[in-house]
Amino acid sequence: MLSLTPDTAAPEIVVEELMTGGGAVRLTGLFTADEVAEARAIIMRHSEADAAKVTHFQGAAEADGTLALQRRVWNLLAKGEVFSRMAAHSVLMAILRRFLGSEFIMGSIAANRILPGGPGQEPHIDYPYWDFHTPQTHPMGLNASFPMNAQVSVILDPFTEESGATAYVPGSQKELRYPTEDDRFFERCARMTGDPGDAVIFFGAAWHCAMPNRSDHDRNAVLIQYLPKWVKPMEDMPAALPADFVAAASDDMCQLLGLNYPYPEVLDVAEGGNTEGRA
Ligand SMILES: O=C(O)CCC(=O)C(=O)O
Ligand SMILES: [Fe+2]
Repeated sequence: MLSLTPDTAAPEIVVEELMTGGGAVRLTGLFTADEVAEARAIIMRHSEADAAKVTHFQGAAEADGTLALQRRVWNLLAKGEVFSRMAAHSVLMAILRRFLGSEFIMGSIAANRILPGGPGQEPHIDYPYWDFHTPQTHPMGLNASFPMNAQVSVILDPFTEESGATAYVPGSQKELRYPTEDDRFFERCARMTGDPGDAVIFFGAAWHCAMPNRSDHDRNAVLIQYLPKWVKPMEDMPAALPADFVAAASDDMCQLLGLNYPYPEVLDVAEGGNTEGRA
């Protein structure tokens, strides 16, 4: 995997690798040890109880009774200011503006904690392609010639092969397809390894999945989904956040929450006058 630092992560280089290279780039040392410790403590606290939350690509774990060893913490923006800092980091914003368009939005921010002994996932691709196992529900001809997703994993515990670092097949993002058994995913995969404070950015059309945690420590990451401005986001974040969070949101955060792009809108009651067109 291409590995860059905040200083060398020029947007042109990163987006080229996401589209035509391996599909994933490691950004080392993006967050401080204090930020990592703060984020990790909040996630551990909120996932102490194994109260079942909605999760994805875990059909096998649900069937064999290990689902409680993989825990999600949703609505992170409401749980600590550190998560807003992570989502709107200037290095990520610059890369994402180039990759998804300058007015891109955030579709989800959640933690994935895999406890020791916890399960991996089914190899998959991410929202809005995540149900591409039924491609006929999407427009004809939809392909990966332009991106409708970028994923950022902020690594909060050592991501090693043993601890379940995300697996992916380099280059698989170029042909938009949900992986099948015949793709021999587990024989071909590389791993998104990294240290706490690193982030991995990848094009979610690349086949990937969380892997089982065979280490003796928890494996925590913050998973952030970014989308072009016109893709319906996965989470209704403004609805889940306190009104004062939304009222105090920075310009970048308003953009990430989709508040700068008002559609759908009840145009029948909108202020009269022309609102679109070059002139
Ligand atoms: O936690 C991971 O390693 C990846 C999770 C993932 O790909 C997902 O939930 O869509
Ligand atoms: Fe995924």
